[in-house]
Amino acid sequence: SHPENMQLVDIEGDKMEIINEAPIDPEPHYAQIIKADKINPVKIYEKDENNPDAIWSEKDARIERNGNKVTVYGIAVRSRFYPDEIKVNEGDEVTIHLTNIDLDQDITHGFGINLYDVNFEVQPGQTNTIKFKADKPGVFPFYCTNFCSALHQEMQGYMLVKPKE
Ligand SMILES: [Cu+2]
Repeated sequence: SHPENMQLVDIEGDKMEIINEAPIDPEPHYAQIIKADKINPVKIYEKDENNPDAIWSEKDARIERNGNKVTVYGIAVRSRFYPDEIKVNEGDEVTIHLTNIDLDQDITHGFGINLYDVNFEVQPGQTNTIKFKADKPGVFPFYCTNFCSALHQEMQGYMLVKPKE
């Protein structure tokens, strides 16, 4: 008693019926059911050693200033950011390079600063970069925006933007 418009997917000879297809809030990807023995996910990701802005130890986490340009070399590792306090001056150009040093599966970290419209992901072993102008003075929490572990919600810090005189 299949409806006429029923869709079948062929997975190595097994026909499976699509019973629902919809994005899952709040993440913009689709869910599918598939037999577990058909998939072979990456268990341990490789470090992207080619990115010159990557750092692999919290000892190398740092903030460099050159005039009004501030560059953050940061690490995301469950369940912390290094550094977890970023002090800048209003008007600074801020560049954040963030390396996710977790290499095991499903440990994607995010980095969000709500009032700066900043939100990006970093996959295991990758480094991502964001640039913005610190044009609003104040104290701005940043936090991991991807569920990464039981302590995900503790993964946070603060950006302090000192007002101009
Ligand atoms: Cu995280």
